[in-house]
Amino acid sequence: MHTAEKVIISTAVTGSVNVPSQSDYLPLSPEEVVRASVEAAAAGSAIIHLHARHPDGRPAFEAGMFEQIIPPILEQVDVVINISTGGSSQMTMDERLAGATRFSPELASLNMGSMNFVYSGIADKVTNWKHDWEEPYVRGTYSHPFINSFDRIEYVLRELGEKRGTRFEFECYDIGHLYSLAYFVDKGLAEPPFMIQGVFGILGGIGADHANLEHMVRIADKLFGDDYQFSAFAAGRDQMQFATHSAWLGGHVRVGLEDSLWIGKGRLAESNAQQVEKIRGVIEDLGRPIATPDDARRMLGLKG
Ligand code: KMH
Ligand code: ZN
Repeated sequence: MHTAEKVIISTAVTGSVNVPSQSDYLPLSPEEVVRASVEAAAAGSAIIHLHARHPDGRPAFEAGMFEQIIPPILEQVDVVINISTGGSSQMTMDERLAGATRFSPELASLNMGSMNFVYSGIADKVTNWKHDWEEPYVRGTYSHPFINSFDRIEYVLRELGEKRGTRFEFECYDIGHLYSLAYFVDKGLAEPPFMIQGVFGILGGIGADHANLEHMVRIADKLFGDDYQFSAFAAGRDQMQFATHSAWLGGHVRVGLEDSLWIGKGRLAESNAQQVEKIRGVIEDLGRPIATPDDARRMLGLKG
């Protein structure tokens, strides 16, 4: 991996895995997601990774929900919109693609393998659920594997990449996912510069051990040489350490309440922007400049 000239901060503002009972600060309604995104961008995040939720927090897939989110963000700030195609493990593929096919964003997530997908310990730790849907939903993640078969990956590459010019945040939850990406590169369906997002600490994927991050970079170097941009995050308490490790190695970072609800030990983050400000300070202390949205577009070959 060559050291990126500037560090791209991505912010995953809400996701679909954390639930309202865990934190009052998790953005839920479209208005809250818009506010969180605008604040994160103003704090220095070049990319906003988006999921939608209904106002009570249930994961939403309807394109109409994204219509309440994306235009209001772009009216207020210049930022790269990255729409999730992971959605939630309990959505169909058509549901997972509804927002991205409607908006043809500059960037979309693409999950590079099928797996069990659990944020460890959530169901055991929360005892007073705010909404009836939450506990069965969280339990459901134990019994719904997150299916990203090769035909699904290829479908997303063709529907969004070939037809719409969207490029991808390739989410790699294990070393094997790098080899799956290499397969699609060989097929001519993915072109450099790739944004590889190393994901650590999901129960079902590779653990949040720093040796795993180093190994992922080593294998990505072998497979892709200088053709990729590396970013990483860890779920939960290891979020800031892994972002720091990635930036220190020359890569990019992802933060946000989708990945961790915390700002420090025992302290809930009060906003996404708070996490952006924290990692921004670390990156600047490492002596590395922060990428603007246009820097990110150039480094990742986005359509703009
Ligand atoms: N929640 C993250 C661990 C997606 O949206 O495509 C994974 C994610 C998946 O961001
Ligand atoms: Zn996501």
